[in-house]
Amino acid sequence: MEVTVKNEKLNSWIKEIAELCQPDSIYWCDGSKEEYDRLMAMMAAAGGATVLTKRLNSFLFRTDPSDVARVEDRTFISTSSKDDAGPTNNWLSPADLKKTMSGLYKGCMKGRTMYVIPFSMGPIGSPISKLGVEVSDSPYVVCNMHMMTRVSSRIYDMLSAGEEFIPCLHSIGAPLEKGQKDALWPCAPIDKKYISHFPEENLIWSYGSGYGGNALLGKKCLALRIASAMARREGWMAEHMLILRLTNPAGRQYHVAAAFPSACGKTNLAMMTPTIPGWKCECIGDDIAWMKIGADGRLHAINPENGFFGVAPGTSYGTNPVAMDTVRENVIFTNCALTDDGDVWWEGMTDEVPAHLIDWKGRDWTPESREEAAHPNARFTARAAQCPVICKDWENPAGVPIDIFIFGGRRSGVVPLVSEAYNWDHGVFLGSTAASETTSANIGAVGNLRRDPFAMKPFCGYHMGDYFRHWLDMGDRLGGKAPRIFYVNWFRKSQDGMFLWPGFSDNSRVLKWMCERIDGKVGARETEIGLLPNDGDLDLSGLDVPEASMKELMRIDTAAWRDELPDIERHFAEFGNRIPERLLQQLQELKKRLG
Ligand code: GTP
Ligand code: SPV
Ligand code: MN
Repeated sequence: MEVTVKNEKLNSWIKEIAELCQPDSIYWCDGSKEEYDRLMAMMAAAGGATVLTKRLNSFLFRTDPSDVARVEDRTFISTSSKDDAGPTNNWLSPADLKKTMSGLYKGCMKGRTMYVIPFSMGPIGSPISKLGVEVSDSPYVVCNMHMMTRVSSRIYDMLSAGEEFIPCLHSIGAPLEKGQKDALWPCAPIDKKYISHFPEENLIWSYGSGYGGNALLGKKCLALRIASAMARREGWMAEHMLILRLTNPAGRQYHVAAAFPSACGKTNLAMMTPTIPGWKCECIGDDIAWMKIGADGRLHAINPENGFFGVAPGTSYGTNPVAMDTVRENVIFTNCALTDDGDVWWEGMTDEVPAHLIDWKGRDWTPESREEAAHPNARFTARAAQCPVICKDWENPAGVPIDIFIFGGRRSGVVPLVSEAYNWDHGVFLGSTAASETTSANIGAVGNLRRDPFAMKPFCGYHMGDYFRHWLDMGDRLGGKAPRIFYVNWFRKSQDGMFLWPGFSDNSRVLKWMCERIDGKVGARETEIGLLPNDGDLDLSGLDVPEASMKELMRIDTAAWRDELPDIERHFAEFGNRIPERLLQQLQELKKRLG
């Protein structure tokens, strides 16, 4: 497409990138279906994409085995002062990082097309949306961006009219020499991968990976890392949160925003089908929330994304029928297994395991095979509009007013099913000390317990101590209109390693209790760690969980909590004098309560 955009910043940036990366050609994307179909057909012809004959307009990609998840160790927040990135981020000075990366970018697009992808996070033209332009040499990235963001030639007109944009440079880091055969999933080795952010100039540079959050730069890089830094400067919030609307049998609506670490249940909760009669759940977003204080003094949330990049394994008609219906057609699958009749499969999708598959590495697979057929971080990409329970207000630029915040994580022990914070400061304390067992959403060891404050450890674009302070400041501004804060753990296990709580649809029972707390319909008992449901208040009707399991789910192991204290102290000490005094006070109060 020939495009003339009258935006000096854009044109000089594109020119500079083209000179540095030396692509064979430049292609300006328009976001059309024709463009998507053409690129997909090209990738299918080249062998990188497999057409799924059993699923309408759907494709399977297999990545290089080294490029299967985000790379937190290779992710950088590059501020002029190291201290401003804080202890939870990797840091290199902007000068050093740009020097190293410019060396890598030199000639990196040889033999390839450089795609210019104009996109909007949030509905196009809405006052809360942010524009970005991603330059990438990956057609897979272009097609995913079509679904995950709003890609449109209308954005060129807005840029010509002088609107601001966030430049996002991406290369898979695999130049092609003349006559060289391309890999099915070209990428750079791990020590050459860089996911870099320059929050002081709203700039993103990504090199070497084609996967998910490493490459779809509107998502974690822009909508969380850069946006969180902007949000702090401008007095709003960018959070790793799902957004949902619950409606009770009387028709009262509640809006919930929940922060769980990667692969810890956001997509599933956001699309949940309540098991309690008369309650309805609608999805607004499954991963990111941008929130601003509205004219009514309440906190209003929008989902800046346009689609879902969801974890496939574990998704089934039993656990998440809405997600299954969302991915019936027009889907990009990554690192799932391929069935003999041209469909995808993953662990947990069906009770019956297929007798033969092609696994995510492209090899024959049978139930006797020792490795999983799908990678544990295999994902689907689908448009939000395809979700059968997408809320009619999901694109409303005014957002939805949040009533309830939930924090949580994956804890096989210690943390009870649900508790409520005593007040805002205590809620911020709960968020700031949140811990979770690591998952395959990041390259690295799985199952290690780590502090992941507000599920933002990998996504906060500035000093985490300042981020805690920002949460306290927002609470001060919201006052009596602040959402109430809860903490959940769907993942507590029995001694023999089984989940004690059925989870998924039955999480609606826990949400119902929260709504009844908001409405003052139920009390709660004060414990060392927060407010817990009184006996009989959690609606367990029709649920078959043994009484002993319920007891264990709600048990407060004071000895185990006391054992957590030194770790919380160490965690807070990392932030030096940037840890707010009010959180240290919360820690003292917890200590006192635990005796
Ligand atoms: P990201 O996309 O990485 O941010 O993940 P997410 O937080 O959206 O996680 P998701 O909902 O995709 O869930 C990840 C895994 O946890 C899947 O395998 C789910 O099946 C499983 N899971 C989600 N909710 C529950 C639950 O309530 N109980 C149990 N036992 N597993 C759950
Ligand atoms: C996560 O890891 O939290 C994700 C997937 O949502 S990715 O887009 O790869 O970051
Ligand atoms: Mn996520």
